Amino acid sequence: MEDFFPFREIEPVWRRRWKDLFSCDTTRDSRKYYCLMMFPYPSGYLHVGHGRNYIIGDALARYKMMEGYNVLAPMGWDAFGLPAENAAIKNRISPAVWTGQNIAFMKKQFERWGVVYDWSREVTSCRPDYYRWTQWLFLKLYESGLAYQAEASVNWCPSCKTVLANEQVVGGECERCDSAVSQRKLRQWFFRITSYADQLLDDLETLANWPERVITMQRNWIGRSEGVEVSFRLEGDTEEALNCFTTRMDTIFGATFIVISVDHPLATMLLERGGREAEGEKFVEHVGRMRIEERERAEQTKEGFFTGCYARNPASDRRIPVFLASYVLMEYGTGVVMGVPAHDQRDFEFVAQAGLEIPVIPVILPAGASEEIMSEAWAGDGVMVNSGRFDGLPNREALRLITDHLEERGMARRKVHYRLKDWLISRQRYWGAPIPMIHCQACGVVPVPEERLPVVLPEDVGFMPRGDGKSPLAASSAFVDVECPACGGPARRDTDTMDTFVDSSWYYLRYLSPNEGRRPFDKELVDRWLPVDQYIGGIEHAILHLLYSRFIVKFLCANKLVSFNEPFGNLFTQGMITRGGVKMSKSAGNTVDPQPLIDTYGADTIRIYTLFIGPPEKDAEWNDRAVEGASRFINRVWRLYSSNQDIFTAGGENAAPANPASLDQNHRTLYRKVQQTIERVKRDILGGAFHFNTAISALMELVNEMYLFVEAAAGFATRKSESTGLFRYAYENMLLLLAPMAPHLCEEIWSRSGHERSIFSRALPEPDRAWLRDDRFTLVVQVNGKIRSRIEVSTATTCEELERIALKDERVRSSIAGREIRKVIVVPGKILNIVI
Ligand code: ANZ
Ligand code: ZN
Repeated sequence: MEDFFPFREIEPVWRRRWKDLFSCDTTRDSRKYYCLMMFPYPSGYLHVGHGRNYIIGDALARYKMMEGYNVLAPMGWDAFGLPAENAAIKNRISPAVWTGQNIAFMKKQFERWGVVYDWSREVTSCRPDYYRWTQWLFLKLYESGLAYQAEASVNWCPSCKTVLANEQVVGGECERCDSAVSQRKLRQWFFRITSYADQLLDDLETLANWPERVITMQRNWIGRSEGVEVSFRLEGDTEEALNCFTTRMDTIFGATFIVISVDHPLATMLLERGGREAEGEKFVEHVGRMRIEERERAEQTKEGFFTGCYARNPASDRRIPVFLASYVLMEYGTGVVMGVPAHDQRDFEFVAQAGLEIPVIPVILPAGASEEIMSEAWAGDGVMVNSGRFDGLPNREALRLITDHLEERGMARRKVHYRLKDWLISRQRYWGAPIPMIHCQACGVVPVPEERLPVVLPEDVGFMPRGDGKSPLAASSAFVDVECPACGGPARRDTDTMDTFVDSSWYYLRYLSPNEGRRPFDKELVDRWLPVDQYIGGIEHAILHLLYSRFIVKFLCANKLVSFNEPFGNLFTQGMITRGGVKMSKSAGNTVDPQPLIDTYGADTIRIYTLFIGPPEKDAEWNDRAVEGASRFINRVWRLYSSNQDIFTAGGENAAPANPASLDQNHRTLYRKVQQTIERVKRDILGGAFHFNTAISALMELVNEMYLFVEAAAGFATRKSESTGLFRYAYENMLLLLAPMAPHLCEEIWSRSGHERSIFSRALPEPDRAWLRDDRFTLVVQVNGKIRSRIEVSTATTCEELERIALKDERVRSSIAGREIRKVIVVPGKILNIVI
């Protein structure tokens, strides 16, 4: 008899044998289940926090297999991106080599966790056989008018002379040299995701099985806003007007100034005309140095600068000053805002901070209020005042009428704006998919013909920043200088590469036919297998990755390249693993390496601990020492088998007792516990919530019950076949339920007890429904409506018996204290109330 599960010998054996466990025949005509884990960036090493995601996914795939589904569980690598390039600069190793080494190492890590995938479908986004089709996608978008070039700002480090990604800007400074980062304009490629804004928003309604908070984040990101563009004529001999976007036309009589963005095309002209260009330019520069996020943040001081110009409020006809301000963004609305200090808190603070002589005119009074000095803006509803003939109306009605009124005069126009911007996909970086476009003097921009893809990344370039803001690709003349595909004349390749979010926007389609050489994916297969049945990943991808993937699928669908309209049917976002209360990450320096733990306790223990750590959608704190609890459970399961081995080797299948009702109390209790555990484990995990933690608790209870059973049967001393039969039945059902979570242990015991085929080829058990209800319940005993006692009783107890039991109870007797009982009321299965 072995006391401890000999995982060191056993786990590697199963890992080898499971190589083909998830090999999926996608053409097989059976119930499909596409179980997709977000593919990782091959940074080189996975810590136990990453493990949570993959262990959840692996366990789920195994359960689904045992439910009889044809499971597709592929894995790949989001392999382009900045870290490989930084490593290249630092260690003088090619990004391709570095990435390849990391992939090899991480694959081993998956294996050591007992996490199995269908590796025959491995997809690696940095390989030409994959990015060829990323480039194809670019061309399709271009053909449809959805890829275009425009000027846009990038972060620029003046001392490194290079473009910086957002994550390389820390507190407004270059991560590498701490110089202040500024903004610079470059001509860049965009995808017109905004033309799908309404669809992306409306179809959120169809995603019933997505977490509510992800839906909300997407909705806010798209930020559909119905309002009005209203024009304020500029004063002086000019026809020009400032066009404001507002959602609050009801407040227009209170608009006492205008603020425009420093990036607005009219900003310079206004400063000139106001005679304030010298000082104004300094202000514009100052705001240019602030990062966009900084400017958006509400608590930031609202800095402004008077242009010297005035405009006219079209409703009140008041003459109002025009300012430049940091808080108005060119990227939203029209980049011009009418300032209503009485009703917009930002405007209120702007006026207060600048100490400006700008009147604060309330135009909406909350019900019952009288006009008085305001200490803050009133953003709520009320009755109109100071608004000419609209006075006295409810503000919402006034909003409509004022809009109609100004619209008729051609000074306003109803308009929908979105917070969502087009997707900037150009990167001035080496390690990405080259943009398949050519610039010709004569023909302009010419796409690379589809049959000449892939445009392969050149290898004869350095990775150091070039100092001119161009991508390192510009250094390779063999790459850059080409013939124009249209006229044959000399031309130059585009040297930018694509945002890695383009790579990850379609990888889940490639898994269906990863080796396809002539097309990006097999339409028939993706139509059969998509939408993904379960997508699992981190909340950090709640917005961009999911939105971009949805956009690409909608685009493919609109062009009849696929027949489904959303990529992911169900989404599960697991909580983070923290240590010291901080998200586990390399940069926080609080990672835990799974390997020493696996060496000490075995992979099953680490899996059980990870799944038991808490509700999987919530963050959870890692605790190395608590891993021992999981280890004890694994060994308890093992000992229950190893000390009763002969029961399992006696031959014969685990059969359910023919007539459980005829068994004695002890046997009935165990039989019932088995049914309840089957029901609980399946509901907790497969009911949609993935509550592995409570399922494990249920299995722990069942194991405890089985120890009690063995004890009561005196270690099966008499070897009554009734007891040994029921024990084996209970144990093997427990094993089936536990197997996806602790696969090595369960597969080993399963095989040792005479089963030839893998435990994962077996169906999960079904509960005997008649036995799900507890045969005991807690009777609450009240005296005159006050709870006096709680008593455990059998469900079979009659009302008269219940009364007798209750009246014998010490606490009940003392609270009756000999007084006369007038009535006893019984609510069956719940309460007994004694009226005295
Ligand atoms: C006047 C007003 C009065 C406004 C009031 C609000 C409250 P949502 O709902 O998010 O679309 N705004 C418009 N463009 C802006 C820009 N580029 N930068 C900063 N703020 C901008 O917000 C629309 C409101 O945000 C608009 O309505 C405008 O201020 C401001 F009591 O106009 B409002
Ligand atoms: Zn040409």
